[in-house]
Amino acid sequence: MSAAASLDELVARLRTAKHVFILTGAGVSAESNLPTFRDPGGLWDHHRPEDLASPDAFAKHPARVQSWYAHRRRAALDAQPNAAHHAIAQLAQHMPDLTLVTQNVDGLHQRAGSTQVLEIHGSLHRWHCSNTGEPIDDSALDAQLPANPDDPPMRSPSGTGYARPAVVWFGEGLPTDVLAEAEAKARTADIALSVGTSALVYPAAALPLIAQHAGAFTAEINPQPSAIAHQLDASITQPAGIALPQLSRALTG
Ligand code: BV8
Repeated sequence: MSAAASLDELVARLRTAKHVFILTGAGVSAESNLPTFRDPGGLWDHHRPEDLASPDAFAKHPARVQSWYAHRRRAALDAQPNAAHHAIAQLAQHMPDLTLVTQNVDGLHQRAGSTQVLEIHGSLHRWHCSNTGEPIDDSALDAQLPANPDDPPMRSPSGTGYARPAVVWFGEGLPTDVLAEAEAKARTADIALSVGTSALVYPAAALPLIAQHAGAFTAEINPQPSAIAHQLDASITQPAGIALPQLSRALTG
């Protein structure tokens, strides 16, 4: 089925849906010029995930991990939400119920006006002590986070640990309450949309399939088929910044 036909089918279904569930990944921020992880030129082109997003990497090279997240935090603050983020926020105004779950840690959905965003992999904008969990004030970060891997790592105010971002690293459990809510919402959705994710990372990638198993119509919006595309009911091979505004305009007039 062509992308246009899939989009038309999705609009028809959204018109009568009671609850739409949306899972987003790095692709939804690509049009905000924030690099994705696995596309050519993506964040991890030059690094392996385990070299940066894992407790071991942080223990071995705190300044390397801190400087990478400091760079990403600055880039996210300098970026603007794009048409995809805004379209999701607009859809939420017109759907009886919309659940937004994001793997992204950039905070752009919230800046586009989405509320109750389930950040299942945490946020770049919350940092705490790696030892005590004590929150670290945002104002301290710009001055003290290392700009380069060879700079001294930023210690926490207590001094007993290092400053770490409140993101979920590989091998770390997702926030149990957030994941439980995401799974419960997936089970009650009429439609589940997977937008801008390669669907390689679990348990996030399982969410659209949990929705499908509970009876939802499932679709993805992604220029490239994700790892679960073949299991979904429809695939819209367009950038999110094109497809989502079309969806939103068709539904909101
Ligand atoms: C855990 C951190 C257990 C923050 C990230 C089965 C079940 C459970 C776990 C596993 C399992 N199998 C393996 C595991 C382990 C592991 C895992 O999934 N490994 C993978 C690689 C096989 N999972 C874990 O470790 C998870 N933890 O299970 O713990 C546990 C339980 C209790 C106690 C202890 C332990 C933790 C996973 C979280 C890892 N953290 N991020 C950060 O640095 O950002 S993951 C990272 O990759 C991102 O956060 C994101 O969530 C994830 C996926 O990336 P995407 O967002 O999809 O981005 P990607 O670049 O891959 O793709 C972009 C897509 O966009 C592409 O498809 C592209 O085509 C598309 N695109 C591009 N432009 C556009 C576009 N689409 C639309 N429009 C465009 N314009």
